[in-house]
Amino acid sequence: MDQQQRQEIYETARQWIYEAGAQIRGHMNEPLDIETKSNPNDLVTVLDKQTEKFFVDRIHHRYPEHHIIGEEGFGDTLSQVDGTIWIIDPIDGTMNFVHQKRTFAISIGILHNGVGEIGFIYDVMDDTLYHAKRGEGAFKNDSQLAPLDKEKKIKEAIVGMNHFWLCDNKVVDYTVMQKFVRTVRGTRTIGSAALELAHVAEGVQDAYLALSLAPWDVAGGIIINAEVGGIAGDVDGNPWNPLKRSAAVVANPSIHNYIIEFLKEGRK
Ligand code: 2AM
Ligand code: CA
Ligand code: CA
Ligand code: CA
Repeated sequence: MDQQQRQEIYETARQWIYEAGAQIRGHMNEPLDIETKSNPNDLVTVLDKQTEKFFVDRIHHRYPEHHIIGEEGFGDTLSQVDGTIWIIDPIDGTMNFVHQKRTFAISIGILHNGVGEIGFIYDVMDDTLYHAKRGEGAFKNDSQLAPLDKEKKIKEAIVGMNHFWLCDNKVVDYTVMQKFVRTVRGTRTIGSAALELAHVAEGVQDAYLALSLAPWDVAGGIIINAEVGGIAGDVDGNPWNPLKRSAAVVANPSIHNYIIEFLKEGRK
């Protein structure tokens, strides 16, 4: 993908994101028709589905040769990363959306032949757009984000994670995680993986750890983090795979390796 193509797709996607965000804000106080998915706390609403369909319809019309991976199933089932792929989470943080009416995001990552080209995370209620193009830096609205602090110490790090790390889980022994949370300065739970990644890129939080995420939870955020030096991969330090669900560690470059080594001690 050359710079001109990237710019054209970026501008189009950005316009669609603002449009979709306005639609969500306009309809969010109507009855939401809430359903559950994998478990009683895994929620989906009519607006998750409508928003994904909004993007899929527009992409099909304007870029018929592009592929789509979307959470709500309106996209394609892909087994390889050739060509241009839009990875879309129409509403990331659906539980926040339903219960709190804020702190949720539209998250989109656009890849070409497996390389992250364009990333967006749009905090819908805050009207804040995090965005990046490969090689051109990352931005929060109109302000460019600074490269991440290369001197960050783990003792001074704020880490995004949820309490499931401290309960019995399939990934890491929770007693090791209890030691980990006492090692860092503090922990935070936002409830939107995409916004956690945006905060890592912004440098207001130094890492984000998740036990199980899908490609659409992280695609936009990983592309944005790449522009400021944030490192993303699975808990074993392997690079991100855009076709696979996995645990995820996204962090400031000076503490990423420390975290991976720490988790190794309790890895199951
Ligand atoms: P979602 O709101 O798009 O489903 C919540 O802690 C964060 O984890 C959200 O970003 C949520 O995305 C994501 N998540 C990933 N898999 C999930 C699942 N099975 N159930 C609930 N949240 C999930
Ligand atoms: Ca969901
Ligand atoms: Ca999500
Ligand atoms: Ca979602």
